[in-house]
Amino acid sequence: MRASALTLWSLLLVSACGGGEISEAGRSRDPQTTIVSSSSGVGGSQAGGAGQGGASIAGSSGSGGEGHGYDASGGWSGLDGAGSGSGGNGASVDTPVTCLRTVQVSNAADLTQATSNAKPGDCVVLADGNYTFPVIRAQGTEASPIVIRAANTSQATVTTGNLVLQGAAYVQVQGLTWSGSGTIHLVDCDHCRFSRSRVQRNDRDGEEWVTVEGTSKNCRIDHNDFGPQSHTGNMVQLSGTDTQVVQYTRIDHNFFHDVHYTGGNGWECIRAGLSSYSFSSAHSIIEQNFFFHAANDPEVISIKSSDNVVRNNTMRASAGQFSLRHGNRNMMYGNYILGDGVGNAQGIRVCGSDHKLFNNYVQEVGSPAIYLEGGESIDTSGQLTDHKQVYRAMLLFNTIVNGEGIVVGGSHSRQPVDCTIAYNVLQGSGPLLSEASGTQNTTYVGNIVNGRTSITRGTIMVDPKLVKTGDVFSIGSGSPAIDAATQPFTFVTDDIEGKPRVAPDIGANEISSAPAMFGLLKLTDVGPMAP
Ligand SMILES: [Ca+2]
Ligand SMILES: [Ca+2]
Repeated sequence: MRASALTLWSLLLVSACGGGEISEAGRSRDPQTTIVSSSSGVGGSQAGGAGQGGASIAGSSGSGGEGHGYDASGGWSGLDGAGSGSGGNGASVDTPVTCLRTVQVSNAADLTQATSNAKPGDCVVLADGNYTFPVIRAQGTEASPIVIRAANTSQATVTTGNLVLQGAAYVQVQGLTWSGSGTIHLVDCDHCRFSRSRVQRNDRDGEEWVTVEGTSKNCRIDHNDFGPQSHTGNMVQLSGTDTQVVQYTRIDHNFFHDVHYTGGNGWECIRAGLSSYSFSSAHSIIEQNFFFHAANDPEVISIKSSDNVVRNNTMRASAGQFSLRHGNRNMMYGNYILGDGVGNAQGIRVCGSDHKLFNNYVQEVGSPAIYLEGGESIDTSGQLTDHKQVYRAMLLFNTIVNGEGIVVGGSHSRQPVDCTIAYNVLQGSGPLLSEASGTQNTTYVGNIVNGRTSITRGTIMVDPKLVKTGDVFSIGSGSPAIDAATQPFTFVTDDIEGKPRVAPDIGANEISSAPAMFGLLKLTDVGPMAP
């Protein structure tokens, strides 16, 4: 088992160093058919699943060359695609873009001319080679976007200069390999997209790698490979203008990896906002991204705005956390966080009001799996950079194994108020449920606790009879969790795999014959070469 896993990983490393376009057996790689629109449908196909060999995904892994071969003895069946069996990746259904006109370019001068003359429906195709980009102000339409793409994914390279889309609309840039120290900016954009690129940025000068800024709306950052990182600078930063954060951004199917934290702040893989945008509604969706070896500061995802959704992401082997640092009314559901034996692996941290966290799976982290942090002030007092007091957080249907559980309060003096902690499965050395002195009116309902706890009200002290499939545990037949969640929470309509909740089971999984729409992400599910 150990030997075969190591062999697979070695294959990944060798292929990644090769770097070229990989032809996947049975799947067309005709460039024309890989142009996809920015439709944001969620759910849908059952792409992914078991069976693709490790070598077929080399294009999405940029981590090999710097020697991060992971000792696979920890059980990496979920990574290499060989058999976690946890279902599809819920890939969105992208409809092909029809090119009304195709313009072939092979150098920077041609590219400048093609983009300045671009009309809706133009596809500007970059021959293999090196490019510098002009500022792009092109205007496509919803029906006829403008696509600027590498003829062969990853074979159009950028070693100098920035990529700036300024006031552009319906413009897609895809398929680049970015190795220079320049940065990428979507400024005042409408429906712009940066996609299927390998961003192996020379980050010695710091700065954010990709920024969505100004009045941008409906932009998408997807199917990219970000990493490695060795200096400060957030990989994806959502900014804004005045007091309004950018809105309706979708960040999906990216592979963030190999963050080598050395100190200080500003190393986030995704920072969605700033403290000054705390109360600004972003309506961003961060979904189906895979974070791997992302040692961070400690936020791997840092939400600093309101009304966002963080769902169906996977983080593994990362000394970092998903953090609702600033803002209110954020939702975090269907995420997998596995420590994989890495020291300082962390879970989820929460500040602010009215967040809903459900159907998350946290395994083997060295800090609280979910931490409702004490606050320094409330929304109408103190500084925007404060930790805002937690009000009315709802932690529901999460499964937490092999570590600490849910911690309510601590670190600062204003403890959480009116929170609900219901129908979670918690198993491990614990403490599995604990609460700081001064916490007010926490409601505990139907939590299955198998281990040490300092809270006993609203708990069912039984063995949930978890079984391990691939790398994760879920309830097995005969579990007391089955059909045991009797109090309705109407916004929890499905489970971590997208299976419908029928007579809801306690914890992240519903036992069901329905097909899995989501699961623990694998390398094959993300990055430039993913479906
Ligand atoms: Ca940080
Ligand atoms: Ca049920």
